[in-house]
Amino acid sequence: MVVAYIAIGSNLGDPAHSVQLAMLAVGGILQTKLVVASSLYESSPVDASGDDYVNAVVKIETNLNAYELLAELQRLESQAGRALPQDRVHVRNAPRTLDLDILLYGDAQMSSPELIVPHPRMWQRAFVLLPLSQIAPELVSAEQLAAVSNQVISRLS
Ligand code: A4P
Ligand code: MG
Repeated sequence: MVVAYIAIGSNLGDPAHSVQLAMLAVGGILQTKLVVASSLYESSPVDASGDDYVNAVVKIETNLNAYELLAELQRLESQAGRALPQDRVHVRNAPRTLDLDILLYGDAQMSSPELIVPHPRMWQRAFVLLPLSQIAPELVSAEQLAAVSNQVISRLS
């Protein structure tokens, strides 16, 4: 079993509901178990436009390899009404009903066109670091939290 952390984000439709459904759905992925979920957090779009986002992070244990896990997450994104990556008209950071990113996969370091782990932008983003530090405080330092403390974000639940 590998411990992995998944970032969940939504800013279309009913984002809080989408994020809660996604938490359950991630726990339902084959050979995967939901260990703990963060609270929901709301923030303005960072480097993007549209409505406010709701974000959360979940810790999972999985027997899938990182690429199998990514494929399952993309299947859930498409079930939530998002086109599969190969069918998307690619607008970077476009509004989305559901975005599922692998933040960490064990202590793996990988970089291919399909998958970069750890997620390259995670350390710049309060909407990732706050929920991650809530469920895994040992993974986020005070300095890293301080570096994103100028980003406005509120905890919903
Ligand atoms: N990909 C590479 N590495 C990974 C990974 N670790 N996890 C590839 C998941 N996917 C990964 O993703 C494009 C491609 O990234 C996929 O095909 C996959 O093979 P995407 O979700 O279609 O595209 P994107 O939106 O351009 O990229 P990404 O990485 O999801 O965007 P970001 O950088 O995460 O930013 N503001 C707030 N407040 N809250 C948010 O959640 N999210 C974004 C998206 C911007 N601003 C936001 C939020
Ligand atoms: Mg994504």
